[in-house]
Order: sequence, then structure tokens, then C-alpha cells
Amino acid sequence: MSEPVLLFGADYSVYVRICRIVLAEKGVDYTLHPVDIFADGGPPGSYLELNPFGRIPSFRHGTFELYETDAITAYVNEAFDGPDLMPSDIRARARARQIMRLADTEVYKHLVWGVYVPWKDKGVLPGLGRAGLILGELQRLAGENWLAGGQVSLADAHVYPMLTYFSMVPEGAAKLAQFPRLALWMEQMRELNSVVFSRFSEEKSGAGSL
Ligand SMILES: N[C@@H](CCC(=O)N[C@@H](CS)C(=O)NCC(=O)O)C(=O)O
Repeated sequence: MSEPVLLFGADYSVYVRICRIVLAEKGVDYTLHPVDIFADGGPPGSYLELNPFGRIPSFRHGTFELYETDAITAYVNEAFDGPDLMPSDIRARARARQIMRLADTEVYKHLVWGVYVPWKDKGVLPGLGRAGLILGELQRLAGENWLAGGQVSLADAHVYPMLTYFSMVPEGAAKLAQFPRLALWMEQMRELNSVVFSRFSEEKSGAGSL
């Protein structure tokens, strides 16, 4: 499949970064087409033809268009050569999917929007809420080396950008350190080229913006 691959979104976005990590792990050449959802007046009207909800990312491969990150990453994993980013074992695959949904429903909602965003936007830390529960559960579910087993999977790509923002909050980093296997996994992730190449600007500059 040599049709061009385009990813639409912004490099500050958790969900865009998930796709970028997956594309890089698969070795897929792609162009990141910038779409800023926080621009005055929102994203350009033409973007709504790709995603009528105005959320990022969206994806195009040739003429095939998709939005929703889990659909994009599953498609990329299946449509391109490169390592299979879902475990072959049925139960490990189920675990990967469980972890990804947990990331969407708990990590993104409570640790990114509930902790990082108010801290960054208003300098307010509303409390860590259910961080202990969420991190404990992630650590309990995690495999030996990577989240869903012996190899990097879509689950690793899904969780890492979210926990990166959480760990930019000093109290978040301290909380994460209480879960040593998870903290070790974060360190391991940080070394991957796919993760280095998709770094948030705050990781490079120390500033803060979602
Ligand atoms: N369920 C969507 C969530 C994507 C999402 O929430 N993206 C954020 C940026 S990280 C966004 O576009 N937010 C703007 C909005 O919700 O209006 C997916 O998996 O792609």
C-alpha cells in the first residue's frame, strides 16, 4: 500500500501522539497536517468534513478516512507491514483492549483533564482524586515488560502520552513513583524512538500546554 498517509491534528494532543507512536512503531511514513482545535473560532470549517465533531486526530490513507484513535491505530496495525502491535495470545489481546479503554475512561478523564489541565491552566491542583486507584489498577493489569505482554503494543502507545502529562505535575510524578513497575515502564517507554520523535513541546521546553 503506497498511498499517502496523513494524520490531522496537533502535536500537543494526547490522542494524536498515540497515533504518531503507532505509525512510527510500524515504520509508516506519514505527514502530520496541523489542525489546532484551540485556535480562535475552533478548527477550520473544512476540518469538520473529516471529523464533524471537531476532535483530533483524523486520518487519511489514500481516499480512506477515519477518526477515533482506536479505529486509526487498529487500522494502521493491520494495514501495514512491521511488527504486529497486538499480542497474538487471545487473553493478552483482551488485556490490551481493557487497558486502552481504561485509559480513555479513567486516565484521560481523571488524570489529564482532572489533574494536569487545571494545574497547567490555572495553577490549581484540585487533588489527585482517584489517581491511586487508577495507577494501582494499571500496574496490576500490566504485563511483565510492556503493558500487554512481552512486546510493545497499542496499549503502551495509548497510555504513555496520558501519563506523561500527569507526571508533569510534581504531585503526579510523586504519585506515579509509588507504583514502581509502572514508573519503570514509563522510563522504558521514554527511550523508544517513536516516543522521542513525538515528544510534547513541554517535554522539550519545560513549558505547559495541552
Ligand atoms: N474519542 C476520541 C477522542 C479524541 C479527543 O478527545 N481529542 C481531543 C484532543 S487530545 C480533542 O480533540 N478535544 C477537543 C474536543 O473534544 O472538542 C479519539 O479517540 O480520537
